[in-house]
Amino acid sequence: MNHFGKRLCVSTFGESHGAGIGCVIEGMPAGVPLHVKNIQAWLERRRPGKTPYATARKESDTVQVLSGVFEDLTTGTPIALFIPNENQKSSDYGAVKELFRPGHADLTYWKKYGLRDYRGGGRSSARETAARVAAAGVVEALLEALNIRVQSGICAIGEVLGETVDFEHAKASEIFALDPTCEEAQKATILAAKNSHDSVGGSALVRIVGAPAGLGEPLYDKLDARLAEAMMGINGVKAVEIGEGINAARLKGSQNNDLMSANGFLSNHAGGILGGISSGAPIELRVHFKPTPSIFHAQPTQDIHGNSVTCNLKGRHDPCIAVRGSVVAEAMAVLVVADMLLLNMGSTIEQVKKLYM
Ligand code: FMN
Repeated sequence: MNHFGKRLCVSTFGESHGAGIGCVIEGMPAGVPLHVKNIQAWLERRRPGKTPYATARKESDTVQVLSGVFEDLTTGTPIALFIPNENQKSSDYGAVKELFRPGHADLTYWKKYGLRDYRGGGRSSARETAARVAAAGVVEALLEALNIRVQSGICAIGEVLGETVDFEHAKASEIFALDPTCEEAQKATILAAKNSHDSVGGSALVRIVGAPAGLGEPLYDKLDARLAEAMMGINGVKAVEIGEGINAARLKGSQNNDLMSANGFLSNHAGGILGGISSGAPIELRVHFKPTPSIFHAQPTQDIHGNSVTCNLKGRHDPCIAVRGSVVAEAMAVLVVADMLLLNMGSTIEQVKKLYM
């Protein structure tokens, strides 16, 4: 479906080449500061057309706040945001009108709905992720009020794996690189793929600092499960790791357990989550993106009539979706944490009494 969240709910709408995209956010408490410039700053980080490392599609991504705000404060009513599409080149997609792009969602949308908006992938296009990012630009203020910070950056592009993590560096980097020492190699990897009309995969790191212990609703809304679901729901994400992640399966208990002292945890293999509940340690996840499916090689495929045909794409595409995808992953983390904060408010009688007595 097109909505997510239990207590803080976001619905998104719109297609790549329609009038625009947007979202409706429900459940934001009243009285939270809401400034268009903050939403715009989030959108600016995801915006295409700025660097050689992203698609050349030029969108100003100018957001309109349609409801839910009065004198720069949320009113507790639904907040609707709209971002008009400006730079659609639907003619680029004439060639794929009747064929299924390998690696994209064309075949499955066709099989499921019996028709599809082939222009830019329609609803399956990651243009929709701008709406999620805009939502995070609203919801972040709730986290800020509680001193919770969500950060992201790129930890790997193709085979070039970063080792150090510098979120301040990532902010200023054109590819949001977390490790300055391998940023140039990572950029070169993207350009090499692009120049050979190909694409490359990559991985993002998301860190949440300052989240209190107790977030997560066992058993079926565990924090790690909800984060993984949110990340897996991003276009092109193929794996998510929490804390030590896959490597935990290679370790012994004595290596993986986070020992504790009176001052707290001595390590963070758990990535800040135990039993589906935040422990108070930083929450860390790695989000792995596949290479962009739309590439400019002639590739064998099928058309809607069942014929074998060759796919020769035109158009503008991201050579590495992980780069802009890292901002989307950060946005989804903001939305999940906010939902969990609101859901956790009634977990003990003391909390309920604080509210009502
Ligand atoms: N896919 C493309 O073919 N071209 C693109 O330019 C493109 N840009 C993307 C940008 C972002 C920020 C993200 C998150 C994804 C992008 N994708 C792009 C990926 C597709 O949307 C995605 O692969 C497609 O919807 C199929 O879904 P799946 O890969 O999750 O199976």
